[in-house]
Amino acid sequence: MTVSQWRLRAAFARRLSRMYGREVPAYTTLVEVSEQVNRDVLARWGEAAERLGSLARVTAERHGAIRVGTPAELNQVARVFGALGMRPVGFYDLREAAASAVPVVSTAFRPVDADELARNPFRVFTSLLTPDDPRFFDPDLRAELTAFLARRQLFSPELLALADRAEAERELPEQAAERFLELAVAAFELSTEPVDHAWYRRLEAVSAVAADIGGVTSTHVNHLTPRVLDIDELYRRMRGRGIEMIDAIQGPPRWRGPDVLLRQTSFRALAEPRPLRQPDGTVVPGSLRVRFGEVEARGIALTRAGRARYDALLTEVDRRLAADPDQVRAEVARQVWEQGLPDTERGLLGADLAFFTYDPAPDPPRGTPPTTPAALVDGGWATATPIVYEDFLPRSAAGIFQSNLSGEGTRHHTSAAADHDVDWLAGAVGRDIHDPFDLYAREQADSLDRLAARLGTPIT
Ligand code: OOG
Ligand code: NI
Repeated sequence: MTVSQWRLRAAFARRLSRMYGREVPAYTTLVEVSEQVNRDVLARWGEAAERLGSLARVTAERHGAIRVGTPAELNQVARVFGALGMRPVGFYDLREAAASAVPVVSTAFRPVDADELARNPFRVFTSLLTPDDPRFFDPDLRAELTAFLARRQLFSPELLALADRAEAERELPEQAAERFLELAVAAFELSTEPVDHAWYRRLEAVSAVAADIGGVTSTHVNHLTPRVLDIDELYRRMRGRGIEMIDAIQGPPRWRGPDVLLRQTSFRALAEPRPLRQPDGTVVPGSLRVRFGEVEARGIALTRAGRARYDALLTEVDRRLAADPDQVRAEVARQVWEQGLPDTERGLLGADLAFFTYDPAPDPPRGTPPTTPAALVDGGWATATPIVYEDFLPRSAAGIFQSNLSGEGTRHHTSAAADHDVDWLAGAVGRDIHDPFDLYAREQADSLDRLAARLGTPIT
């Protein structure tokens, strides 16, 4: 018996979820409330509730987040996730976010093929610390931090060997699979090793994220996120249970049109007991806030033009709020959206703002079919199904990072930011980083090719 890559991925996501639920009970509450909301939405909306993913997929769907310290560590992470059929997709520079800059650049590991996503879409937002960014670290701290990181080992040689085998063979024999899963989940558990408190505090003064990454000798999942079909309802119910959520839902507003991209919200990291080593060598019980809870609703993937529109709408919301700070953001955002974006799937399709897959209609008319996707849909030749957004949003991510930032940290005023772009990060990962737009565009184009072959006409 062998275990295929997607079964490894699904099993890993399940076990990670079980481990996280044991360690962070509030996560279990979040999952329970999400499942209730999903059932209620399905009961209310019927089939329409599953337009962006079956209830089975949505119920199993999770993303996690981890943070590592060096390119070598990131390279090893890529091997562990490569075993699970997850590839690096997208580039997020969180050092730029105005009010909430953190010293990391990030990518997300996820399946890239439609059938793999349908089987299990597990993804992990993965951030790499940038000790060479002079806005955060002075030369002495940078040198100490780099030396500290160089001494630690996050993943054992046994885990990495099993990962390489799973990636090469795209499966593992049952016993090896069991061992791989055990080691992989353990690598992301919170360590019970004492934390060097003085060192942690020095990094924390710069950034809580820097301390979380470079203040300890291991890594850990810092949140695991279920998907929910009605995030506003979830937010209300969590508050009703007395769980303090961040003040807003990140991303697009609630509006009369379809869900697009990604909406997320979170609760603040809880204080968890951790042994702290003092300068005199004694270990005392203490607590740190590093792990939190997040939930998300996913919508339609936008094209480059759609994304440019989204960014412009965000800027417009900011502008109106700056002009009149007494307004409520969600209300301003809803108005800006309703003025600035088509409010139906058909409208988004016609303006080429969102991605769809096209299938032959079950009962097409006779005669010669038209040649554009929109005309094929309008004429009853084809159906269009929205492609769900599988990625993240930089500004929302910056907001989510705040969930475990205790203070502002410190920033040096220098303009010489270390120059880390997507190519630099690809070099650190040791693999190409996929462009998310290219992945969605390919899925859409493949479906149009199949449709054209079926109808016997070119589609432009
Ligand atoms: C990652 C924050 C980003 C999301 O869902 O946008 C993220 C982190 O806190 O490490 O997970
Ligand atoms: Ni997240």
